Amino acid sequence: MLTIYNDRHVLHQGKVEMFRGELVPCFEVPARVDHVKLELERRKLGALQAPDAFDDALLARVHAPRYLDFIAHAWDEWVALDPANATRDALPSYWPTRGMRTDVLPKSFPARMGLFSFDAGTPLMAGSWAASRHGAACAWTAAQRVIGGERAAFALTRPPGHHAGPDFFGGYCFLNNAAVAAQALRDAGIGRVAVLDVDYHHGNGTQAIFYDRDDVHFASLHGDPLTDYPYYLGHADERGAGRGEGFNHNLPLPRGTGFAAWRAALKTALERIAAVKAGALVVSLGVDTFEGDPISGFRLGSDDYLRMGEDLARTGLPTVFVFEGGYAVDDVGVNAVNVLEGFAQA
Ligand code: 6XA
Ligand code: ZN
Repeated sequence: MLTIYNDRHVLHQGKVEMFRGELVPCFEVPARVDHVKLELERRKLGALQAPDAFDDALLARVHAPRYLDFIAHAWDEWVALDPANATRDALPSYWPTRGMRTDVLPKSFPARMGLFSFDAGTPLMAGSWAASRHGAACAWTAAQRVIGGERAAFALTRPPGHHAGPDFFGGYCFLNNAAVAAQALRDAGIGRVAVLDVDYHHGNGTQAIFYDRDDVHFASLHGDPLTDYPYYLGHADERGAGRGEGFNHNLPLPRGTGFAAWRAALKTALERIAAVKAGALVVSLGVDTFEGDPISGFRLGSDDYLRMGEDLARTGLPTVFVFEGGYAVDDVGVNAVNVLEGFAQA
């Protein structure tokens, strides 16, 4: 499968994240993408390409200007606070809660860090912006290839994107790559685009970006937010708002879910995608549904990802795959590439 590869992903390399009350080494490591790349090369599954020239104005199609302005310069501000910060990742530690103001932009950098985020698990460092921006360019380019007639293309990038909302980062994500791809497909004239999120975690950022729109249908299979991150979004009764009513489809599943039940939920999601007459598909491809994933709770086996790819191919839709989560580093290459191979062979 044609793969648009972010060779700048290594510029984003977090040291620590807040996890269960401790600063622990990051789960979201460069080796994840390296393993996927090696597996694609080992199976000779298509050429790797660099992204096309990318205009940052395209980011403002899905993100708020004041957020983009903040995130593009956040590292410089962090170091300006204290030159010793140059050796430390930036993490937020204050957030506005209910009843507090988010319309006034604080001068304080730590205060803005909290205003534009929702967790302390997403370290920002010198290369985070460059890596994220190049990743968004990969997703956009993958969409351009599909617009140009490819049946499918894969954006191989990190940091991931599906937790990044219109004006917030979190869940290891800064820019919403899947949303950039979906918007690009819309901008090319496809009447309605479906985003299907198969990552273990609910794609709260993607949902937030498209919640009141009927031209992008969002569907997500994920660990139930009653027990799983991102906790505060992803319930089945979130169906969209205004014109978007009926174009948001959440399928939360209990911890311990295996492939048979997962696949039944996929069938339900795909039937709805067919019913809304989507003309193209963007798949947020996280493989943290794997039984060996260290931070997730489903029980998919490696072969199940081949079946997943076959099921996705049967939609018949032009498809952009965007890499998201998956932290069983030694297995992430086989699992992700199994989806692509299952798709390509179906
Ligand atoms: C909390 C867990 C973040 C999950 C990130 C992820 N630190 N999202 O894999 O898909
Ligand atoms: Zn995930």
